[in-house]
Amino acid sequence: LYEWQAIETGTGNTQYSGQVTLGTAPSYTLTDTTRGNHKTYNLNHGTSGTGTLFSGSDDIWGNGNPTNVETAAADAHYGAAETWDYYKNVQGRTGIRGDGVGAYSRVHYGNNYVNAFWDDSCFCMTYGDGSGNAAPLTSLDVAAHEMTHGVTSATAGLVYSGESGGLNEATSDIMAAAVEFYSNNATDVGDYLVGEKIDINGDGTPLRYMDKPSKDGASKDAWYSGIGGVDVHYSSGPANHFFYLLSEGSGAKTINGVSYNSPTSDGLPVTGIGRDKAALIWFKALTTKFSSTTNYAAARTGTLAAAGELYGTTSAEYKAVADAWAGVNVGT
Ligand code: ASN
Ligand code: ZN
Repeated sequence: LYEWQAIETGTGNTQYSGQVTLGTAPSYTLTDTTRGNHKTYNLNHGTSGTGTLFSGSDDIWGNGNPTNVETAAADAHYGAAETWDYYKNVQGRTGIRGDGVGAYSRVHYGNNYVNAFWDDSCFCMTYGDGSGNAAPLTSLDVAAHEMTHGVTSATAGLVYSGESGGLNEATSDIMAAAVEFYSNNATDVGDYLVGEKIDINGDGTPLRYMDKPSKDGASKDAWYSGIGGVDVHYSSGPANHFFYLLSEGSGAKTINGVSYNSPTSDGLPVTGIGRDKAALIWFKALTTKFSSTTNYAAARTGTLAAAGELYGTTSAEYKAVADAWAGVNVGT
């Protein structure tokens, strides 16, 4: 009639998020029975299949060090749980497809693999171990970024090239920031940086900056004709910047110890409405206004429509959406 599984909570000693509670199943496996049975598998440097489900005789996972094979698993399992909780509790969406079914995670993909990815065909996310197999790409924001690719695929279906591709990438960065703030983890605090924990550049700098995307040396701060021709991880810049401006406003600000300075392309100020409202607007636009071919102009109309439905077309929130898009050279 049904599959019965007792609920356990284990202890994860992660590399990036400190000591956390993990959803596990008895005797013991990384199976999160309260979150769609999301499971975490060990690829053990392989690149296909599922490898083996993490299991162990105690319910303690990892030791905080990447040389322990369970550590990356603890991070990935935690990231999946926080992302699940965010979508369920904040956005009212249970699971990536909204059907209550959990995806699964695979860690230790290949050797020295410096990336992570979502794959629709397996309904799973996969994490490499990073350079020297020492910096797995399993931080909370990376997990939320990859899982959000699944959400985008199941909703708007933004095509992964041109302007829609930039919006697809930005959606993953935006929701990753929202998840990171939501989870309120003392070790990996909320920020508008992407991948700040995984040290992908080897010098402590993050992969991307949302307040001023061009700080990474490649991302675009504002829309221009022809932006559809650049890599989607750089054409995401104007939408990431829009989200920062809408949330926090223009100018200088320090949040959780990180200093930001967000100029607008038109030189006009933007008054922020807070990240919670900004994320509700983006998610509503993603799931009810955007389509596979949405470009920047259509993202502006879609987020304005979402803000109008949530807060009214004469609201400060609606005006802030228009001002934030103007601040990244979309609309007037
Ligand atoms: N980590 C990359 C991303 O999620 C993988 C890719 O190129 N799609 O954007
Ligand atoms: Zn991505």
